[in-house]
Amino acid sequence: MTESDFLVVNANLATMASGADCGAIRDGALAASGGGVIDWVGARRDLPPTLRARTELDAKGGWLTPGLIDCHTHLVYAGNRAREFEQRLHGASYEDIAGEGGGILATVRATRAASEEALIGAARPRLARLREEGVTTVEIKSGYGLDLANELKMLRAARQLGAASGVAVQTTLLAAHVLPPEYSGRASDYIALICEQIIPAAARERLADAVDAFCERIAFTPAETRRVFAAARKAGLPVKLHADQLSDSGGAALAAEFGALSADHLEHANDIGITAMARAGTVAVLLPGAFYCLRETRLPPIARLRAHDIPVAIATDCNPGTSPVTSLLLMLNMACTLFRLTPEEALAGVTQNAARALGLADRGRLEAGARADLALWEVGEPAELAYAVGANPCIGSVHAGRIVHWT
Ligand code: DI6
Ligand code: FE
Repeated sequence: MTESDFLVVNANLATMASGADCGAIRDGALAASGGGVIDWVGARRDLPPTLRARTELDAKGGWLTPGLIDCHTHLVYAGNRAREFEQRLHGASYEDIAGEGGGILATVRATRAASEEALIGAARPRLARLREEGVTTVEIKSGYGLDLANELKMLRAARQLGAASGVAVQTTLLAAHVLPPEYSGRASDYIALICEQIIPAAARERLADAVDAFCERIAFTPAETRRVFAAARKAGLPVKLHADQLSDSGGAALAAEFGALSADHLEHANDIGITAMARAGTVAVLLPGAFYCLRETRLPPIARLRAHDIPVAIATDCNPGTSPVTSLLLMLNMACTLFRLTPEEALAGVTQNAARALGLADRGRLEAGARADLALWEVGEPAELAYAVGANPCIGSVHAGRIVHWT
């Protein structure tokens, strides 16, 4: 006899584990052990008679999906940039504002001035909003500290949020976000600081799970990004890249060259880059919130990503400048409405492909052996998750086998 901790019954399952139709199993069942791992998934009629569970959870005919994964956020920061929002409405561009010392640097000033506790306090409600929508794993980047102490402070705040919240947090070091003012005209020296001090310290203290960079006209060149990636490789950390968001900098190809887990944004990515991503197995992370907030008109190359079978993930990019977004469900809708993804592609983008963008092989699918990260939805079809705007049909969530809430 197998004794599981709980057995979910009366559920339809969107397992995301097989090709078509979200891997759907109607009238399914799922058993999980206290170790936080799924023991059994299938149709209820196939349940092994020997399987016993301590608790039975009634899903009330709802749909069970893997816990959602937000694989690209800048959720830890202080202050806000509502004033810049107004300036942009009056015609200023994101790049104009950055050129005047606002933009990312405005958030750097506020974040440097905040204590670790203050950063945690500011980020907690954002994380709670995501959790209420069935999110069980969130990636959080640094990048508003831009010196050793403040980058590590941000990463510590992110780690602490994970420990306290019922959401798994993956941290990414983004010291190469923008040039800090004290290094003005000395980009090479700042890159040396990142490579020789910040990356090694973050790796030594196990504060970073990956390294990211902003390769863009207003940030760092491909050559500078390459130095950062080489240092990450030396420290044993995987890389990701903010690539080709505002212009074609060859970011997609650069990410692929370093075997990046993901290349993110990609509106301006070129064909060479896309082919290279396919060869390297690099996930394309699309960020419709930033596209929307910046009123971008150039779409990411969806057809070419599909043609090359490149896995596509969707994320909030939660940040105070270009995507003050704390709803991953809204991103599903925007990915479909703005980028014309199918609802199924969008759901794969916040489950199995988002897991892959973080290098996490243990989640993003409902299958035996995977982490018991689950979300339960009061919907008639999985497509409703992408269809509705502003609704939150999440009626249950389980994180690593522990019930966060249930109907
Ligand atoms: N790309 C983004 O979307 C954010 N950072 C980046 O490299 C924007 C960050 C901000 O404006 O604060
Ligand atoms: Fe970003």
